Amino acid sequence: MRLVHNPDHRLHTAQHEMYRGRLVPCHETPDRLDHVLAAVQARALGVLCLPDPVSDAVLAAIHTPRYLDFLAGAWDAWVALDPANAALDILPSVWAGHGLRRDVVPRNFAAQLGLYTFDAGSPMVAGTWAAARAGVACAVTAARAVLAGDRCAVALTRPPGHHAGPDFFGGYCFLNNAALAAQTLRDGGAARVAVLDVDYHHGNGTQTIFYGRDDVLTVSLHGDPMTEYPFFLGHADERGEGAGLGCNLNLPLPRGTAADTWFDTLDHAVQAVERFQPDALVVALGVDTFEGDPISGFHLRSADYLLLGERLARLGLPTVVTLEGGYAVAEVGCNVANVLEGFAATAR
Ligand code: OKP
Ligand code: ZN
Repeated sequence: MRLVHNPDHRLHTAQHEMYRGRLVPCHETPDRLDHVLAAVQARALGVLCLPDPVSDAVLAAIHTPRYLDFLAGAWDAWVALDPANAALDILPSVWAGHGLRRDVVPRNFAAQLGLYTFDAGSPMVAGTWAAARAGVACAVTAARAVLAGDRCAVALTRPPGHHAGPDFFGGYCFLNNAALAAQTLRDGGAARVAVLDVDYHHGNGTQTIFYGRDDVLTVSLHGDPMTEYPFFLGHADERGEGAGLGCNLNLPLPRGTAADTWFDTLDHAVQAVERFQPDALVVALGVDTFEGDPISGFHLRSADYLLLGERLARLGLPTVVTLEGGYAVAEVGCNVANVLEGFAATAR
């Protein structure tokens, strides 16, 4: 199993996210990935490798030009607002919601921030763009390995991606790694691709990207948006639109859901993937479904992740895995390694 890891992830190291009126320490930290890399190496789960370079044209298949320009220039524009900003994370304080215009891009950078994000919990720093781009390279490299015949390839990266949409960031995500892996599979000859998102939070970015398409099925199993982030998308009645009608499936579950119900629901998700008859699978793997996760509300235990890996492998599909959430830092490595170990044991 090829394990493509992001050599530049540490460039994205922020200080604070806004939460209920306060700046609190970031949950999405570099040590998360350090633990994952240590665990997969300790268990010899595969070949750790670096990503191949990818051109910016790859990004443009999923993200808009104006959004990519914004991300590329964000740090310089932030510091140009005030030289003292160099010591601060980039966070927004105004948003383009509620009937406000999104078609005109203001020249003011603080306004641009509010045009391109939906929360105040996703700080950017000087190295965010480089880290996120290197993460995309991991996802695309993994997808190319699968196109070349690998049964499974994994993008071990951060920041995560599944909340990032065509022209927005949020939920710690800037570029949608899973969507870019799916698009790479499509462009490389897979006629139909399924994206299965098992992170605790609804993958609103991925859903939005593919909502009108019938060549990519999006399925997400997540905390009910009535009470859980990202709140404003992820309900069961969102089925896709136009040509994509029927190609999006949301399976929201109440906060507090334990492993038995979660795995029953996973069976429904897996059956939907099978009905779609895809040529390849992308798994957006968050392990924030873990009972000890500090910001989530499901109760999976570490051993359950072995079963998850087995269940994913039994689909029998060429599979790309991208790393999404998981914030119980000390257990993230074990839980991710368990998924991959379960997969490898079943796929062989
Ligand atoms: C990203 B991914 C916690 C507030 C939660 C955002 C959660 C983003 C999760 N104080 N804010 O899906 O794991
Ligand atoms: Zn999550």
